[in-house]
Amino acid sequence: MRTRTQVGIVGAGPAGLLLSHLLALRGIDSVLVEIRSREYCEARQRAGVLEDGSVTLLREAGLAGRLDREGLEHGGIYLQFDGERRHIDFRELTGGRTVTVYAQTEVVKDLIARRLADNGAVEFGVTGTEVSRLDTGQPRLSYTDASGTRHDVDCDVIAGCDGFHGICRPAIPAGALTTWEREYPYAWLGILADVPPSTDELIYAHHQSGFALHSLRSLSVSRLYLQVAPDADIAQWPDDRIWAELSRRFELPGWTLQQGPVLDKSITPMRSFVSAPMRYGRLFLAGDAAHIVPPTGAKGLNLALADVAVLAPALVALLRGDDTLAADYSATCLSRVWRSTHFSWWMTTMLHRSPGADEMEAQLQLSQLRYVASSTAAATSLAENYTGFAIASRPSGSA
Ligand code: RFL
Ligand code: PHB
Repeated sequence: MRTRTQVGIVGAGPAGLLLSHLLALRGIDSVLVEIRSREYCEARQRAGVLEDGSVTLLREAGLAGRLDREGLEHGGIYLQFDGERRHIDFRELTGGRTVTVYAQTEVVKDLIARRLADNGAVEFGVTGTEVSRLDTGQPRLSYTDASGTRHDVDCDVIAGCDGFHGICRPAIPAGALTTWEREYPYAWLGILADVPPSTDELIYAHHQSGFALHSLRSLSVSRLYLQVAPDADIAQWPDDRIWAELSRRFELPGWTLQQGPVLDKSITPMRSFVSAPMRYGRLFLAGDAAHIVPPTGAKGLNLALADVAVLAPALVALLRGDDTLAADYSATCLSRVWRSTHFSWWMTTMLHRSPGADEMEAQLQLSQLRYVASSTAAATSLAENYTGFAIASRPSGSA
């Protein structure tokens, strides 16, 4: 079946869904296709922390009803090392900036509900997604819908919001992209547990056995992560072993980690990846399709939202015949992407134990942690990066 739309969007993650909504607010129609089911997208356990700017963006887009009711505002984090837990006070260090704990599952549920309520074209469970004719003025998005009908959609523009393993980035001729990549020699084992958090703020713990993170999803559900080997087998991590290891890494006199039923368990590899430019002809990449950060800085979801906040107005102008903002899109986003890539790498390497690392590395990490916890300048740098910078800053360089 041959149809047409203004913007074809691949992927119903936070980037694709928010882009289709922001375009709809500006009167631009889109067709969004997603390989997974709606239920799968809504249940996929991932990020939990929204920057100040992400909350403002969702609020301004009319999407923050539940976020404002249920999101948990946090004014800092704890860094645990040397047998102590030190508070980094974001509000004090940044003149009042905070982050909000609101799970990616909830952001995605809110976005899907809104797109469907607004009669947006969102197709779940598609197969055989292809993008073609990218360097013409009329790129094509092709897919087979859940009932088996093949569609060829002629578009003015295609947005590749299909994550790191999607098909859009590989559709760009290899010579047109430069990529940078770093794999880390460890992974995160994450659990969702039906137990109230044992802490009032997130705890990032440096431990000789490896990193651990105590986060949360609500006042009754906790989210915890443990550094494990990159090839760790989840079958080797029964719940009691996970709790014992978490308790050891967070151990502090007079404090107990509350345990409860494990609702979800998974292992995530850690990678930094950037590809540039984020545009090829009439194809624009956004979110994890163009860049990946290790989760230690809580940046991936925020970068995905920031990309499409820049992309939406650029596409509106492009569709009116003005390419100026679209020409700036990649450089504008990459300036933020590289800042977050550096911050995530810095947090990751400061807090994790590399296999085979010697005592020198541990001492260097501890020295850095002591500096961050005791110097206002160093703590301010962490706080302003963690809470995030204003969205859509002008590019400071070109990439
Ligand atoms: P997504 O969410 O991966 O969505 C891409 C969508 O594209 C679909 N897709 C296709 N659809 C059609 N045809 C095809 N051929 C397709 N191929 C793929 C996929 O099914 C999917 O639905 O990318 P997006 O929208 O760019 O969003 C990025 C974020 O999901 C990601 O950066 C964050 O989850 C990263 N992240 C975190 N980010 C934060 O900002 N704060 C955090 O606290 C945080 N914690 C995390 C994280 C990621 C984690 N994992 C599991 C990687 C914690 C973890 C453990
Ligand atoms: C989470 O709550 O899932 C989370 C929080 C902070 C991070 C990463 C993940 O740095």
